[in-house]
Amino acid sequence: MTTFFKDIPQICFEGAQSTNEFAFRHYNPEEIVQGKSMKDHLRFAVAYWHSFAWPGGDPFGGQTFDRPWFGDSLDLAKLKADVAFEMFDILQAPYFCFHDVDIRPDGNDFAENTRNLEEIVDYIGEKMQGGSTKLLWGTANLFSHERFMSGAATNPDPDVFAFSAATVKTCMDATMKLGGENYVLWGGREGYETLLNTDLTREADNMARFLSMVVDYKHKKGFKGAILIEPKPQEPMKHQYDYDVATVYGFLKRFGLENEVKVNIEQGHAILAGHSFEHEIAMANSLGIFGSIDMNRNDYQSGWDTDQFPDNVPEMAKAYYEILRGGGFTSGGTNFDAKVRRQSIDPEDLILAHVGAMDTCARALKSAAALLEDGGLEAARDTRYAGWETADAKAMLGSDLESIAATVAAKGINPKPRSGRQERLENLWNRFV
Ligand code: XLS
Ligand code: NI
Ligand code: NI
Repeated sequence: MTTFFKDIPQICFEGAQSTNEFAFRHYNPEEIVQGKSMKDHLRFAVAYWHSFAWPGGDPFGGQTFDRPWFGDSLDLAKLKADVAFEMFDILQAPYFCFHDVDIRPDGNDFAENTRNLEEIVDYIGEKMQGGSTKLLWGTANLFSHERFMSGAATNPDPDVFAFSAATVKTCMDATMKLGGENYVLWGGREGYETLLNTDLTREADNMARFLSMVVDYKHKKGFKGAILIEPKPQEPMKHQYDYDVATVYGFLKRFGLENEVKVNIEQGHAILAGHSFEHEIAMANSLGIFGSIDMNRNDYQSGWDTDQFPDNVPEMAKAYYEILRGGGFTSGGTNFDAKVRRQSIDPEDLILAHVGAMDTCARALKSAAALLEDGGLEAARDTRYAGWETADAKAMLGSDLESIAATVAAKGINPKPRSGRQERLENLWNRFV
């Protein structure tokens, strides 16, 4: 045991009336909601990078966190893992997620990176054996190091493509070794700063080849998890290729990968793309590529990816409503890709941030489930589209413009406007959140 979290007890469910800060009020892991435990519905994951690797800097100032594991050595990486797993235990976190660079010290070359990664993966593997926290997904950080400044798969330099492909192979190996349930690709530097130096066609082709190689390797190794792309419209690049769910789907379809790759949708990225979170989830469900979520919000005034813990139950409820409507998570889950603010320097802050986030999501899930059980919203939607269930309407879809024109003239079809009932539905929604 380290002393980092000192006397913080394991967080347990105490119910909504509890005044204990270190307790869940709404997240009751074993409580059954719509035939499944909350734990199995929500599948919470802690993001290793924000809680254990991020030093608390911003564009105007550096490190604010004083963590005993900061530094670049295998011993410190192991101490970091010790503390991380202590936090997972305190929170009873079902899952965690990591990038290679979060868990291993940086090496001087690919070989040293790989050795470091393998040693830490073995160390983490042992820790996982003794606990109940599993790996939701692993990923490669192909954006922080200067070698990736002009992209990874889309880099003009084939050597960077090679280094990136080799790194992804090692990260997929690490993910498989730790029993990961998904593998994520967020193309942090896959995009451009200026079109003046960018060959769009070549970059898309290379990005698709890279992704195909990832898919081939998955199959070769018999990995059963999902390959997920995480869309984001801008930041760090001025323009990111994986702009949003619909753009990613277009890309997958263009290169024949739409049945192989799904999406990991982040709340904050959805907002940056000018969408709502629930829109992105509904779109992914509609296209058959919904995979997982990163449940971290942005500040609505700042216009960048502030990665804050969720605090808005009505908003999250809309997201979980769409997730439940789509049948819930399969291999995916709710990853808190979120960091405490740089003034939140105490170990307690890390714990309480997650406790609040898990409670917020639990409330949102319960609201969404109650609304779905009520059925009012779905019934109203069915009624709105009921005309399309008639034989005439179905036949029309199989006909052509000339026949339709003849029918409209013969029957004197003259449609009358009908209310969309938005406010009634909003009132119904508000009874449940
Ligand atoms: C950055 C992304 C990143 C991915 C994993 O904005 O959200 O954290 O989730 O690389
Ligand atoms: Ni993000
Ligand atoms: Ni993310």
